[in-house]
Amino acid sequence: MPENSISHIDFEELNEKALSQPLVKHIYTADPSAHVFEGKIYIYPSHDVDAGEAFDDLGSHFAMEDYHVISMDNLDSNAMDNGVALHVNDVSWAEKQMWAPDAAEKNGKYYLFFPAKGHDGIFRIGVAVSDSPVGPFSPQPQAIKGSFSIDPAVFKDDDGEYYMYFGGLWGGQLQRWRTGVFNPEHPESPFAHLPEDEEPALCPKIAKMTDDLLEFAEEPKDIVILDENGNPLLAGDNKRRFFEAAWMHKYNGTYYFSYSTGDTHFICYATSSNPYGPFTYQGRILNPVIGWTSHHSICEVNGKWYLFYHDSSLSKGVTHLRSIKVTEIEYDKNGKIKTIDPYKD
Ligand code: FUB
Repeated sequence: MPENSISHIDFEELNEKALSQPLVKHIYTADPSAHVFEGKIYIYPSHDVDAGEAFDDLGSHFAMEDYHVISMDNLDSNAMDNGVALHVNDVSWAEKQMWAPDAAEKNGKYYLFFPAKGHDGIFRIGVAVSDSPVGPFSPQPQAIKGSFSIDPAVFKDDDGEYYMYFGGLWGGQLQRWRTGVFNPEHPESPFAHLPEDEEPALCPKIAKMTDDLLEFAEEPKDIVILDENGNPLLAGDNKRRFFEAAWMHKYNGTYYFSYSTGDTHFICYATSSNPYGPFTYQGRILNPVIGWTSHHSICEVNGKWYLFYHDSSLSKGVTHLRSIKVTEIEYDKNGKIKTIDPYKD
């Protein structure tokens, strides 16, 4: 993940053109997973810090240590920081890099799902439980059995089943699990183990959760994204293929799987009539933001739909110091989402 900061941009001018402003400015926050629980908005972001790590394409400079939950009574009210909800020092299996989390509610309990790198250098996904949506959360002693890679997004379907979507390329290590086991070779290379350009792209994963939401109820399966001709997107199609930042929402009975294209910086989406897919690519939701990463969630609040996203405008382009934002999304009569430009012309 390349640049540290961007020197050629007038950030005052850019901030005037920005579609929306950071929801909080006293800390840096990213990867916002938004939910409405008991009528209130809760946002589960990464908590960005500058830990002094060198920049590399594995994302080592994203060296986050804890999570804070942000809450809002409604979208016009102030966003409140509820303090530390979970710290890496309290997670026995995790060493570092508390990346993009998500949360779910079931029977009055709240579950925080989070990726972190273990002491063996392998990313896995953990779960921590609380009686409150803002924590503090108590982590399980081990990561979820059979979990790997990053960016969990947990979706509750209308029938009460919960599914986790996850995965991320390069530093997120998805490519190192291609054979079903972790490939320890070339640990410093984000590109080793990737498919060739003309091969099918690597797929994000789905697993149904157990009733207690603490484990996978099944082996993770591929989420296949098809092009307009019914063929799987290819690895070389990097303006459309999945990279990281999985999210699922349901609109008018259709499943919308959205994600970041990573090195081309778009948030795109694909639709299906089944939570397992296959999904068909539909288009872009968000054009590139300031900063290398793009990561979002989509949430219905009082009958309107919103995109929660982040950019690095507050830090003047420092790619690992990001700020969460929100803007409304629009569907056309066919259910297509209108592409959003994060900065007005
Ligand atoms: O915040 C760390 C990583 O950057 C996330 O896990 C990715 O989705 C990207 O936003």
